[in-house]
Amino acid sequence: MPECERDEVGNVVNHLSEDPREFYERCHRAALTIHNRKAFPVFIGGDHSISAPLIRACKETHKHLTLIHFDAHTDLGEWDSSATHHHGNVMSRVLHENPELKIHQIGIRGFAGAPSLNSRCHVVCQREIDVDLNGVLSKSIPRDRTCYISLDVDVLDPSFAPGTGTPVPMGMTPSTLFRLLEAIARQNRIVGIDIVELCPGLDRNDMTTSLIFHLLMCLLGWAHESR
Ligand SMILES: [Mn+2]
Repeated sequence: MPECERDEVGNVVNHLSEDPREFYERCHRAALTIHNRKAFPVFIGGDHSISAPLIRACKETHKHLTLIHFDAHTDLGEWDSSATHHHGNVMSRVLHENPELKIHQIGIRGFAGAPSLNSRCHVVCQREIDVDLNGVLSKSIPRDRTCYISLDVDVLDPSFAPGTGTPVPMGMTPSTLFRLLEAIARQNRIVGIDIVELCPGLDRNDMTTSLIFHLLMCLLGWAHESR
């Protein structure tokens, strides 16, 4: 592949002086380029806000798409076209831009009650997973769908994954995350993945990076087997 073509889908660099909208457009174009080549897109970030253009590109390619969102937070802060797009409102933007899309939000830690009242979001709290993982595996994850997985590193407990910007206690263990991802990948067709909020500067001895790398390799294997 010529150098210039490789650059299109390699690092999408965020230039500090540019309008963020231009950066998100380049993310969108890079994702579309990968989909158009019938390749399997995997994105690693960085701020969770990049998921909005990546998911939009995936939805343009796969009409019937289900989003699986692993995160400690719902990321449903207010968003409209005049608001600043950021990691706390990325899923509001995703809902706005993709009117038929349903989101399964897994690993959410709320202080009280249901953390989301949006009818297009199906929330599986971390507490439910702690109490009855087998029940969640058998009843609460989708089956026979075309899925995009957006995984925020902070879904993991900070003791296993300190290398992230907004850690929340009482999170998921790696083995639970592996079981959930394996089940989701084997029961569905995965057509795109992003792993975000990885911050090597906050990591300890690369433990988060190496865990995420191992997880991504396993996930790619499961996703490939079930295609
Ligand atoms: Mn997030």
